[in-house]
Parts: sequence; C-alpha cells; structure tokens
Amino acid sequence: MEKKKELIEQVRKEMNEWLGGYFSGRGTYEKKIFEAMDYSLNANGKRIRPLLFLLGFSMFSGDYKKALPVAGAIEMIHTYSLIHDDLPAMDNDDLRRGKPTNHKVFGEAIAILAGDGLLNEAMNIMFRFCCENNMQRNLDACRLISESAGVDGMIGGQVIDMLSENMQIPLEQLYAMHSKKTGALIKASIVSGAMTGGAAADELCLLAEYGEKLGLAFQIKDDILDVSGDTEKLGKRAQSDIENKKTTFVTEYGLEKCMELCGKLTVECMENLNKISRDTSQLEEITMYLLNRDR
Ligand code: GRG
Repeated sequence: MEKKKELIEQVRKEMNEWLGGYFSGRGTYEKKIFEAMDYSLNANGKRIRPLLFLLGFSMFSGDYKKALPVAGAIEMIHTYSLIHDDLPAMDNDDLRRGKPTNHKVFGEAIAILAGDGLLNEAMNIMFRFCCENNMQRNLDACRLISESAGVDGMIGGQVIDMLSENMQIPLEQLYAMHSKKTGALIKASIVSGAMTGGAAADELCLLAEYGEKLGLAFQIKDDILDVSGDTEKLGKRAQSDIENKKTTFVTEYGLEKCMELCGKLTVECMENLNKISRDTSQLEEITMYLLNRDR
C-alpha cells in the first residue's frame, strides 16, 4: 500500500512542479493576468483530475511525463470553473483552496479574465499536444476533455445549478445536474488519460463506467463534507449549500444514507477496475483516498 501511495505522491509532485512553472516569467504590461491565473492554479488544490488522467495513462503506456501537459490543461479548466463559480454573480464566495478567492484579490474584471485565460490556455496546450503527437487517439481524448467542460457537460450542469437555487428540485434533476457539473470532467479525465495511453475500446467502456460512479461518489462526499467538514480544513466555506438553500444529496437522503451510498459506489468502482486485466492498483488507491478524504 505504501509503495502505491508514494507513486501517487510522486505524480502529484511532478504535476505541481509543472503547473508551478507554467506561467512564471510571462507577461510585460499585462503581467497582472499571469499573476491572477497563477494565484488560483497554484493554490492548494488536490489535483484529483490530472492524477486520474495520468494514472489512467500509465495503466497503458510507460512514461506518463510526456502526458503532463494534457493533465495540466485539465487542471486549468477545473481552476477556471472554480474562479468563475466563486464570483459575486455566481456563488459569491470569499475563500477557495485556503486563500481569498481570485476576485477578492484581483477584482472581478481580472478574475473573469483569469478564468477565460486559463480555459484558453488549456485549449492551446491540447492543440499543441495534438500537433506534436499527431495520432487520432490524442485528438479524440482532447475533444472529449473539451466537450466535458462545455454546455453538454460542466457549463450545462452549472446552469441547472443556478436555475435550481432556492428551490426544491426532483431527485432525477439533482443527479442530472451533478453528472454534468462535476461528473463529466472527472469521467473525461480518466477516460482521456487511458485513451491517450492507448487503451482498447472495451477497457475504455469499463473506465467510463468507473468514472461515472467515481464522479457521483465524489459529489456525494462533497455534499457530506459541506455539512460535516470545517472551513479551515476544506479551504472553502463549509455549510454553503445550506446557506444557498440548495437541494443536495444530504438534504434528500440524510447523512447516514449518503455515507452508505458512497461506500456502495466505491465497491462498484473497484468491481469495474477488477474487470480490467492491467495493474489498476493506483486507481484503487485513489478511489479509496476519495472515499476517505476530509477536504
Ligand atoms: C463556472 C462554468 C462554471 C462551472 C462551475 C465545478 C463547478 C462548476 C463549480 C464548483 C462548485 C463546487 C464546489 C462543486 C462541487 C464539486 C467540486 C467541483 C468541488 C471542487 O473540486 P475539488 O474538491 O477542488 O477537486 P480542489 O480545490 O481540490 O481542486
């Protein structure tokens, strides 16, 4: 178990180094935008999505280092969504990743542009990767990432979320919202990683199912932590769902059933991984980490 953890930590460290250096030294008169992007990108994020991408990649291909840029692009997309989600026009939050939110430090206009800048930079990185590694599977993977973040994925989910505020919504709508808002990018991270690494169609199907279950478990855990976690540890405002009068898995099922559901989904994730004849131990480790996380 310790060996697996060490490897995941090694990948996380390399990802952090890559992201940490990405914007350094860039910009002249417009330097402020690079500072703003770097500020949120290199705060204390868990790096779940790039880890899923890189672990998915390494199940099928040896050297994950060459895929670091695409993993970094996914983290940029995720970070942009957090910056925009925190804006006064959306969730209006002051704290993210343990630090004041982007608009609190740089002002709303720069925060909007920093989000836009991160999304564009992610696309630049993926285009460059595809030009330099001209293979159909890389194009397919980058298209999947881009689609999962768009109106049929994360943005669509965010719109459902905004339109559902202060409202009791049907359970079916709650599931649809989260499968788009949080689930789509998580599922795309693992599937695109495996795809870039050269997985076969049947392996991609199993990983897509795994990604869906993992994304749902991740969101239910997020709802649990919102009521039972504390602001300092989470690095973001606890109890925010209650304050925003949101329908969550906890309001619908209660805490105990949510914990049970998370456990059940984790078992199902493991079952999916067991059907793949590859070394899935790193993904098993991260699946357990997500179940037991406290932030
Ligand atoms: C603004 C287009 C747009 C989309 C926003 C992802 C999202 C959609 C909003 C974030 C709101 C939120 C708290 C969603 C719950 C699940 C989630 C995505 C949590 C944050 O992800 P983590 O826990 O965060 O991976 P870190 O900071 O560790 O990367």
